[in-house]
Amino acid sequence: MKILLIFPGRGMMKENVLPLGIAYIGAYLKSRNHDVKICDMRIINFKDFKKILLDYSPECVGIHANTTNLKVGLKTAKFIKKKLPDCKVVCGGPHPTIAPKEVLKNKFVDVVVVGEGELTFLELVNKLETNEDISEVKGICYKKGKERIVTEPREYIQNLDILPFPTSILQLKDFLKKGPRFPVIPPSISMVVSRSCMYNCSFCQPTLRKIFGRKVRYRSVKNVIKEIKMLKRRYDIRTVFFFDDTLTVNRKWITKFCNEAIREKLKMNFICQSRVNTIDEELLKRMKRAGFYNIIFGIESGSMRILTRVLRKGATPEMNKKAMFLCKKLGLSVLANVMIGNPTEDENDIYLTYKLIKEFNPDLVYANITTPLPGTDLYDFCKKKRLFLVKNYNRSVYKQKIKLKHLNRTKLMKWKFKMQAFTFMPSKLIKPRYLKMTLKRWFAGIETRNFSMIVNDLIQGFENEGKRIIASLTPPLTYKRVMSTYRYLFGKNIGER
Ligand code: B12
Ligand code: SF4
Repeated sequence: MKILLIFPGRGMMKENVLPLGIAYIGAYLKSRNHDVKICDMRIINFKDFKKILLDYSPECVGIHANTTNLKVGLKTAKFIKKKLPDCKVVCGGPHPTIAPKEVLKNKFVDVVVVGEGELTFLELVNKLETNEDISEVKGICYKKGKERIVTEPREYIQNLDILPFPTSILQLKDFLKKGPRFPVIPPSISMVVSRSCMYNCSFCQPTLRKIFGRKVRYRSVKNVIKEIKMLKRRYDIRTVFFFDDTLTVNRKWITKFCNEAIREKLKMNFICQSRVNTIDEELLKRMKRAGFYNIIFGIESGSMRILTRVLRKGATPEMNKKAMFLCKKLGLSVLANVMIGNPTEDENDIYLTYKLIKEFNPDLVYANITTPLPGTDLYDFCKKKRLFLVKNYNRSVYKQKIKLKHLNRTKLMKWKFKMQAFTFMPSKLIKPRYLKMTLKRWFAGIETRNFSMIVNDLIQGFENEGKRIIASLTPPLTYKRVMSTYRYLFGKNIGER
């Protein structure tokens, strides 16, 4: 069958993050003799998309959707049905998984795939190809008259090594042209080699469990190293950015991976997302030897109350501090993700987060305004308490989404700029490790003729510097006063146990 897999967007993506969900599915379907094309609308314009669609004329289209790009995905579905009325439109991904019936309400969508897509989509297209009844296919939601029926759940793939490499189906050159975000050293590639997460953060779960189940599954180390070697050979890839939720959660796997990378002399740069409670000095040393140079932690908040009771992070501010200092000691760069504007949060809570960040001064901080997403426990909490300000999630995810007694958008933005350095900040170049990392990136940029990446770094860097200076001109004197009075009266900070 002729299948077109689409990642919806508006051709505006500046960085090279691969559409791995549809790539895994596409590579699997191709290996089962289907004719597959991938179209990432984040990197092409609509005119080119129209041409691909009409020239290829697929019999089935698969559209990826998360909550924020669902609207543009459905618009794409409408366009496809207008041009190719007989083409079957299937939707899958995080949002269709948490709200299959809602997505299927759209008259331009024929079927929704719930959860992990490879096995389900293969069975579905096989049936669609021969016009067979699809009601027996596990893991879908389909229309029967006016009814929408969800079939029984699909079992998860136990051995992920059966899947072909997702990068084998993508036109990687189109992605490599894009400059990766700071501090990635180009050419770089994004990978996701595990599925699911065993933690229970309120702003994330149960979405992930609904997509990939409870048990965390990994591709084998051998299989991952083989793909990396292929990418290095064919595209001279220098950085692998692991977007796995917590690459370090399985200590046995990550230790084996590092040992193999060292033994094979891969000489690759690695970046990964981690959790503060899954690392220690021994592991970090091994990771550094293997090539890891930047670790991303979800620090989220410096307030014990917000971190444990509201966000259910399963870590404490003390653990955050310890992990960041350990990285600093070992010469590893840290990117700290921080959430502000959480339900029930006040300025004292944010001040604690700011204090934590200021004390450690990580190389990079992304401060995001909390956006409770449908399908998460935090969303249900906000809905129950009637805290929502907006209904529309297609608007910027950076704006305030929930009502807060003591905080408004201006205050949140001020704290955001105070805490964050999106990319490169010129004033940080006085730190030797930061300077080394930046120069390594820029030299690689010059070598690969990626000059626009360097120019972008500079423009954004000065812009961020400006925002930071403006925010710092209005110091949080009031909060400081409140904090010190509280500390004087109770002998501890507000929010601390
Ligand atoms: C890497 C990543 C990013 C990257 C790149 C995203 C990308 N896909 O290109 C970046 C950093 C850019 C990013 C941004 C955002 N992300 Co993100 N991201 C991830 C992460 C960590 C991995 C994604 C991935 O590649 N997974 C591996 C593949 C194999 O999984 P998958 O994409 O889900 O695909 C499988 C199934 O969903 C299904 N499937 C997927 N598509 C399709 C299509 C069809 C037709 C079918 C049949 C099946 C199907 O089958 C696939 C294979 O089994 C996930 C968490 C996670 N572990 O998945 C969050 C996640 C997808 N992101 C999320 C969010 C919220 C965002 C942002 C909105 C964050 C923000 N505040 O800005 C933005 C949205 C940007 C956008 N317009 O898409 C949420 C989505 C939740 C939701 N309700 O939609 C997730 C699930 C994290 C979470 N736990 O909350 N993200
Ligand atoms: S550790 Fe990360 S991926 Fe896991 S539940 Fe928490 S936020 Fe989600």
